[in-house]
Amino acid sequence: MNEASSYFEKKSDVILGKLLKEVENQTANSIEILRESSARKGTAHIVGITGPPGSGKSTLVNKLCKTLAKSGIEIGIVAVDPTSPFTKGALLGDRTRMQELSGLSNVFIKSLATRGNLGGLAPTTADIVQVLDAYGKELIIIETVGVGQIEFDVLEIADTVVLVNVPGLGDSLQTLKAGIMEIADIYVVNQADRPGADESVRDLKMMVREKLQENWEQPVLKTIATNNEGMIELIDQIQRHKEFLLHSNRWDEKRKTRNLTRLNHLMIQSLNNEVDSYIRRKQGIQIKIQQVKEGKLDPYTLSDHIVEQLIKKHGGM
Ligand SMILES: Nc1nc2c(ncn2[C@@H]2O[C@H](COP(=O)(O)OP(=O)(O)OP(=O)(O)O)[C@@H](O)[C@H]2O)c(=O)[nH]1
Ligand SMILES: [Mg+2]
Repeated sequence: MNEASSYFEKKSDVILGKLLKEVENQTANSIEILRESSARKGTAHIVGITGPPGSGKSTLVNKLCKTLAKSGIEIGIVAVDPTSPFTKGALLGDRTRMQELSGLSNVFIKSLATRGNLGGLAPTTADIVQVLDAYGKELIIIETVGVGQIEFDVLEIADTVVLVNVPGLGDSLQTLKAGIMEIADIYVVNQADRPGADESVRDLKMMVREKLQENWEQPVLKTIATNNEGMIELIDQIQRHKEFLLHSNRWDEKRKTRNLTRLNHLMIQSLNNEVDSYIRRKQGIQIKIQQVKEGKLDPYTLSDHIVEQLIKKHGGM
């Protein structure tokens, strides 16, 4: 479709905003927009910023981007918000913390609502990132919702995951040990102006050494986002991780995995829709479903029957 393609040529923030809105709302146009964006291979480095609520993720993203933007690179920020798009609250909070960026022509901010999705991301985050990438953004930063648990979803989408913590890890260290070692590429102890920062850095470094990742020793950094301290070091480490991914071929592997994941999601979605519409249209099926519900018919037989009918409908295998 040429229309969608021409939108991508325009390079205007207003048009980008409209494309993203369509994708976020999963409108009928969104498929064309996504098809077009998937054909345009982007080159963006995708960075996920995750960590517990209130650790300073938004403040950090704000300061980080302010510094990065000076080099003139095109930056896209995806700020995932726990609230619905209709209630403000946290959205406003993020806006104030990121308002220093609003005047910068090479920084584009997209706020997304989780709409009840668990795992720290909004359901359309991957699609939004794909469009930003196709639109020529060179760096895309995703701030996940601080849900207070490990946010695995960001792993599928991001090349580099930065975990932002605060001093005094205490008990949460065990949780970290159990899961997050596998996910974070860079550790940040933010709010290092508060007591206990050096201890937290020491504990994290010890943990990293215990569970060394292949060829990449995760750096542990101290930052004070509110004072802009430690931003240059963090930028350096993000860049160093990108180079590590490129040289070790993981950059390409991650993209290939994402392509496959996308295909799988799409197929499952289509099949679900097919099954739903079949069940709605086909006479007599509702009675059988009711029988399964009441334990009078086994679900295996009915499921096999429905799938067989669907395959027949599409001309067999
Ligand atoms: N003392 C101190 N306060 C900080 C620092 N960084 C952020 N803050 C404050 O911590 C509070 C939370 O910061 P946010 O940036 O909103 O944290 P967040 O992780 O984005 O929070 P959620 O998105 O709600 O999970 C704010 O009041 C910040 O001003 C820091 O380095 N030191
Ligand atoms: Mg935030």
